Parts: sequence; structure tokens; C-alpha cells
Amino acid sequence: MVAEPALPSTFIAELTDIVGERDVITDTDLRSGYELDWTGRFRGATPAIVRPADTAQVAAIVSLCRRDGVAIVAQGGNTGLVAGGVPMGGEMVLSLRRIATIGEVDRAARQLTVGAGATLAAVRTAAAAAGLAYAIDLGARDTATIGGTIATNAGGLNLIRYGGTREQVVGVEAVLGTGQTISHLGGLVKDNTGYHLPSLLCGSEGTLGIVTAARLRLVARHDHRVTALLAFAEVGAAIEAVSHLRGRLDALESAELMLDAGVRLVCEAFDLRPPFAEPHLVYVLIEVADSHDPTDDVAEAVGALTTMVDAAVAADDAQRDLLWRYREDHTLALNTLGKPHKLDVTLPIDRLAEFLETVPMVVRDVVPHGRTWLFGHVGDGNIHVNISGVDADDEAGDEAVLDHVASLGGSISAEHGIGTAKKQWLHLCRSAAEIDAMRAIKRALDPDNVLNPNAIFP
Ligand code: FAD
Ligand code: 2HG
Ligand code: ZN
Repeated sequence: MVAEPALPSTFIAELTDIVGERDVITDTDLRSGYELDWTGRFRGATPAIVRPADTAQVAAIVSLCRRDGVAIVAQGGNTGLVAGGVPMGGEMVLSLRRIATIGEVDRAARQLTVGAGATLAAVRTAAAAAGLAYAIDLGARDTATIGGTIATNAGGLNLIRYGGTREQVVGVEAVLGTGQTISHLGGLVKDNTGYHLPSLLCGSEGTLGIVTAARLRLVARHDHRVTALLAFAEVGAAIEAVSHLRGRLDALESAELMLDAGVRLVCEAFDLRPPFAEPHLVYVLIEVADSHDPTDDVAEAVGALTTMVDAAVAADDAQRDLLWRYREDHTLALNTLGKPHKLDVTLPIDRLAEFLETVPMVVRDVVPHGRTWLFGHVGDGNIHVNISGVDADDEAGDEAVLDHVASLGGSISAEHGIGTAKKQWLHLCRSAAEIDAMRAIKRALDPDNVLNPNAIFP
């Protein structure tokens, strides 16, 4: 919690001139939702929220803030999990939610231009209506915005097939910390004219520019799906099974790992029946999507898994939804235990089983009362580690897990980013030379350090 910050009334008046009175929010009650992160663990404080309607207004706001040295945190859906989009240092919040236009789908190019504030769900719906699909999907789809997913380079549930957000972004429009607008939305797929700024903005967490629009790549929509929950007695067997399935099923879209304890927690929290009559230690949820019915291919590939101890295949949409609830509702179910510490790590595939087996002990050694929960996008080596039962500001468990990850050659952020929550551990995965290079880029694009100055860098 930071002290209540303030802005001069003349500055507020200038903001009002840009966006209008309704879209400069200073009322304490109205500010509150923008100040608290999704988990409830991180509460910042802001003097004002400003809600521009277009790129020109964003540029005017950034220039004003640069002139007066007012720090800005960009915020989309506020579903980020690393306290990067909430004003932990008393920054002004710039909400992109009003810039939510969704353009016409260009079927020939398989592309779509959208405003940064459009939700992922709205973009996915627009793509589906045109017979196509947007490749990024995640549990927060109804609230997370395209700008937020670009700023975090969101990964999500289908990365093993299509890549992450960076692979979907053909062009962006953004206002840099200099106040200059860059706009490259023409949609050329082959365009090697110097540095690829959209790639740089992907994962920059609002520290280099405010994304206002994006040109997105769309993919074919596959209407034939097979969704199945596979059960194993050991994590090593589950991981080997995923490698096998990836080699056999080109149309494998998701491979998500869960442990029995997490599935039980979800069932208790939401009154769901368990997936199997008898519990098993570890589950992998797979989904295969194709233009023809992939049932036979899946049956053959799954049939070859000698270590699998049980399987449930969704026979209809309701069963498919239930299988996905076991996985997607982990995040909501964990919130019923208090405010979890969330870590989001990647391990090299050959160290994944060792990590899953050892990490609960690593946590217990430093926070004996903490409980470790493990699940995630196992197909790409990304495990979500949640620790419950620990005070919000007790970071001993977090540090032990991240040290362990680094010692195994992993990354301390697979998809959620560094934000403000993990910046003290950036050095675990980035050399001094890399951090220097990143700081130099930050200085070039945001010379007065007005854009999210408290994120990423320690
Ligand atoms: P915010 O939370 O508002 O902001 C996130 C960061 O982006 C902040 O640093 C902010 O300053 C910056 N930012 C936001 N908009 C802009 C902009 N227009 N320009 C510049 N910077 C901006 N993440 C995954 O990667 N994969 C998952 O599977 C996944 N599942 C989730 C499931 C649940 C239930 C929840 C709650 C979260 C999940 N997340 C996941 C995390 C989160 O949804 C993503 O990080 C998402 O990309 C954040 O989008 P947002 O619009 O909510 O961004
Ligand atoms: C997911 O994959 C999200 O469900 C959230 O990235 C992970 O709650 C978490 O720790
Ligand atoms: Zn995730």
C-alpha cells in the first residue's frame, strides 16, 4: 500500500481538456477497482485514472505527463498477475478500455485490426464469425485486453500449436514515452525494414510504449475437436506422455497438467463431481482440433501410452466444458484460500519432472506453513506455482522457488511477465549485459521514465 498521491489541479484540468470530465476519475471509490490487482494481493494508489478515446488523446496525455514528470501505468483488463498494471508507485493510471474498436476481418489476408482495449473474447468472437480463429486463448479471456496481452506477451492455452502473442502480432500502433506515435498496421507479413518494433513492444509491460491498436494474424478455425483428460500415477510418466503426443498429433492444441490436490480443490470450491471414480496423482488435459474428426488419430496416439492409468473423453460440449473447468478454475479456486503467491515459471523439459517433485519441499523448507499448488501448460514447460497460507509480504517461498528454477536452467517468468512483483529477481535469468541493453532501450524510447517506471527493473 502506498501513500495517497496527488496531482496539481491545473494538471487535472489539462487532462480534462483532452478527454473530457467524465473520463478523468479522481473519486476515491471509483479509483479503488483500478488500484487493486486481480488476486487482491497488491493494492497501489493513484491520484487519477484517465480514459482516452483514441490514439491522439493518448499521445496528448503522454506528452503532458512527460512535460510534468508524471508517471503513468497503462491498464487494460487488470487481470495481470505480477502487479504490473496497478499503480504500486502512486502512478496515474491510463486505462485503454475505451479504445476497443474491432475492425472488419480481412479474410484474404487472415488479419484483423483492433483497438488495444478490445477484450480477447471479443476478438475471438469476431474472428470466429468470419470463419477464422484468434490463436491466443486464456482463462481471463472475457476481461483481458489485446493491449494487455501484447504488453505481457501472453502465452495461454494454445501456445504449443500457434506460438505466443508475439507470433500473432503483425503490426502495432503505440505512443512511445517520447510522446511520438508509431503506427504500422498495413499487415505486410514479410517486412524486414529494420528493427521489428511490434516484437519489442510484445512483453514490454507498458514500459516502452502505450499500445493503442494492433494488426493481428488469424488462423484457420477447426470445428472438430477431441478433448480428453488422461490420468497417470507419476508426473514423469505424464510428461513423457505429452512428448509422445506432441510427436504424434500435429493438431494438438493444448496439453495442460494438473495434480489431484488442485482438481479436488476446484471440485470443492465449485461443487463439481470429480473426473474419475478413483483419484489419480496427475492429470493431463489434451485438446486436438482439426478440419476433420481427429478421434481415430487421438485414439491411436493415446492408445500407445502404456503408463496411462485412466482416461475420460468429452462426448459433448457440456463434458468438454467440465474437463476445462477442472483446469481453468484452478486460479479462481485458489483465491478461496486467501491471497496466493503466484509464480509462473518455465523449465527445460528434461528438468520438469524433477522440478515438480522437489518444489513442494523447497517451499516447505522456508515457509513450513505454506502449501504449494502446481499446474500449467506442461506442453511448453510452463508450470504455475501457487503458494497459499503465506502472508502477502512474506516472499521467502517465492525466492526459494525462483532460485530453484534458475538452478535448473529455467525462467522465472514464462508468460505473466516481471511486473513489480518479481523485479528483484530479474538477475536470476538475465545477465548484467542483458539488463544494461534493456535499460538502454528503455532510455531511448522513454527518456524521462514516465511509462511504468516501477516495473521490470529492480
Ligand atoms: P493488465 O493486467 O491491465 O496489464 C498487464 C500489463 O500490461 C501491465 O504491465 C500494464 O501496464 C500493461 N498494459 C496493459 N495494457 C497496455 C497497453 N495497451 N499498452 C501498454 N501496456 C499495457 N496470462 C497468460 O499469459 N496465460 C494464461 O493462460 C493466463 N491465464 C489467466 C487466467 C486468469 C483467470 C487470470 C486472472 C489471468 C491470466 N493470465 C494469463 C494473466 C493475464 O490475463 C494476462 O497477463 C493478460 O495478458 C493481461 O491482460 P490485461 O488486459 O488484463 O492487462
Ligand atoms: C493459467 O494458466 C493462468 O491458468 C493463471 O496463467 C495461473 O493462477 C495462476 O497462477
Ligand atoms: Zn497460464
